[in-house]
Amino acid sequence: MKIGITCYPTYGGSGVVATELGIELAAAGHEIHFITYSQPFRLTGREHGIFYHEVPVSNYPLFEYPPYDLALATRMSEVAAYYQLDLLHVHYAIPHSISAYLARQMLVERKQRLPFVTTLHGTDITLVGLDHSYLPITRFGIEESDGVTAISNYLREKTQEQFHVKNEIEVITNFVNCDVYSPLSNEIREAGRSQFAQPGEKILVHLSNFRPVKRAVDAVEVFARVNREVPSRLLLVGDGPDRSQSEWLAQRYGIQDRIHFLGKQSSVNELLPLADLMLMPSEMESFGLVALEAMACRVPTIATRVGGVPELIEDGVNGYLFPVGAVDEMARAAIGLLSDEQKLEAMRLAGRQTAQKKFCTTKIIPQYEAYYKRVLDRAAAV
Ligand code: GMT
Repeated sequence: MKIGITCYPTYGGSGVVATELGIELAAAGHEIHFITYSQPFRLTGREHGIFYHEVPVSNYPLFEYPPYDLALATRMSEVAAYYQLDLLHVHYAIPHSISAYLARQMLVERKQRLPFVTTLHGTDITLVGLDHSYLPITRFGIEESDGVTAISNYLREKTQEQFHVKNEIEVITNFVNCDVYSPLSNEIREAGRSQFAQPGEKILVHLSNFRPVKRAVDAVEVFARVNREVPSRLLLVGDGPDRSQSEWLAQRYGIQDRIHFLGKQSSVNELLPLADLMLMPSEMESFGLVALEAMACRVPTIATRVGGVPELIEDGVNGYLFPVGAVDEMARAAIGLLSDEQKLEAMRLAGRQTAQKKFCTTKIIPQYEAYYKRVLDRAAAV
């Protein structure tokens, strides 16, 4: 198949999923065309079977707000016509599904059919889509899609409940390549850990875009408590609005030397397996991709019981779940786990098994391929 993919190409889980999906589909023999405003950050630009088309947005002084969605629709229709795309797959409803709708309409005149699939990732429904000014157009974009998928059962139910959309929503969960995200040999792991921690110290990690919904500051709160009992370090990976508050809190607790602010990193698969524990104290996660990536690397997660997270983390088996903001309880669980090698090892193994059995690319990519086929068959029958 020839598939166009649009996503937010900078840092964020939906862009990661879209890019990894493109990479996996290309490896399976499909021709993939990314249509975005900059090259998705996990692409090198040299992958076989993957083409990148930049969306130029003109900055004419009259436009106080450059019309990106229109520029995107134009580029989508051009790429679809020039490269004879079979379908478009857009990640995140706003504004991508609307641009895809316009592109599809633009091609009618050329007698080219261009069905599009929208994948809902979370904040497009739970935050942005529920902002009243965006709700009607988000619902329109979803209802006009030729296929709609959601990354968890939670998100499907939330969308149906709050948007009352007419069309069916297929759940295709997020996934991880268990060969790329995998444990390291002892020798490599110890060498990597020595860059951040002294022998005998534990390593905790938090990875996010530091938006308020991720509660990165809670990760610092939890770490401050853990570090009092268990000599440890915290790797903070990513950047965003709450980074400075996290830095301020680290200073206030006097633990700034024990925290490594690593900023945005492209090869997180090399960092995650160095850790003993992941902290994901988010206010909301429709899935919680970073926890899955950590689990695949044999790193259990202490997370919040929100959104789709319980579909991934089984409390007490492959991680722990707590109410939002329960930093004392999270810290107690972390201390208990980091002080009990046997329990930690059991959770590490359980996490890797969950990733392999339920969320590996080998299981999920064929679900997308089958879904595309159904959408194409349906569109051809009209
Ligand atoms: O979490 C965000 O800040 C936004 C969003 C994104 O586009 O990165 O994340 C959502 O999509 C991820 C990938 O499918 C999910 O793993 C996240 O749980 C989801 N975030 C929320 O629902 C808050």
